[in-house]
Amino acid sequence: MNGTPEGVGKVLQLYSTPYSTNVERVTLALGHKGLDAQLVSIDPADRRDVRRVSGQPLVPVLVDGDEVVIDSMEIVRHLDARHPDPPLYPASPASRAEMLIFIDWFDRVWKAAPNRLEAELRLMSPDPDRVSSLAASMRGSFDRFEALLEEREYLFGAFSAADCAAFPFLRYALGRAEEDGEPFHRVLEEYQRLDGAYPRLEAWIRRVDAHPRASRDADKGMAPTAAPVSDGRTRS
Ligand SMILES: N[C@@H](CCC(=O)N[C@@H](CS)C(=O)NCC(=O)O)C(=O)O
Repeated sequence: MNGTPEGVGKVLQLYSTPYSTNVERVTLALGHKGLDAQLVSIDPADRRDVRRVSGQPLVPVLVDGDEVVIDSMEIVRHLDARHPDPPLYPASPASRAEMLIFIDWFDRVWKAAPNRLEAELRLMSPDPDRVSSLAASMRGSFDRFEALLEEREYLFGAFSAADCAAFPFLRYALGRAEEDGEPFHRVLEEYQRLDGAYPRLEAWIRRVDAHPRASRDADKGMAPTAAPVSDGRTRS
């Protein structure tokens, strides 16, 4: 991978925490474009450096020269604008709008169920009806992904920003690295069991997992951003 993006005389810096889903969106986008970034791996319990550089506490944060970009899919859009080849969004305005609508659905609608489920399960006495309705909502999305992948290798045909957006969350359907104890990731694993019923979705997870990404593995003593699907899983 290129240490420095072509034509841009500076190193990208990516603030990250281990196993962050939103950071993995960005490392997939960087990998697709053959770019690398210097990972600034922060302690999840100490956000001072992230606040200092970006004015807010969440990762990922990308520092690209004088520009500081926050929010995973904003960073993906920034990278695509700066390094258009190979693209992550379709060229035609209509197809691009469709993809942006999918990503918006994923962030605002799809993510709501696992987020609410995690919050419910944190309660002293989770409401079993609410748990099963949220779990059903998560399972209900599998049919949509399976249908999107009919006669397609990736969610919108060629590998794109849509795959970067969804994969880090859906990958938990095939298990979790043992050392990844994040409660939200446990929910994603526990409530996304495919049970062999969604072969296209399962094949897509393995296909995207095989894609290059920036600094996936422990690099220069830093914690991994994400484990490969096939390694150290709690189940397969
Ligand atoms: N919308 C933001 C969400 C960022 C986010 O929630 N990041 C998580 C890591 S995946 C985080 O830093 N969480 C720390 C916290 O909530 O205190 C994005 O897409 O980047």
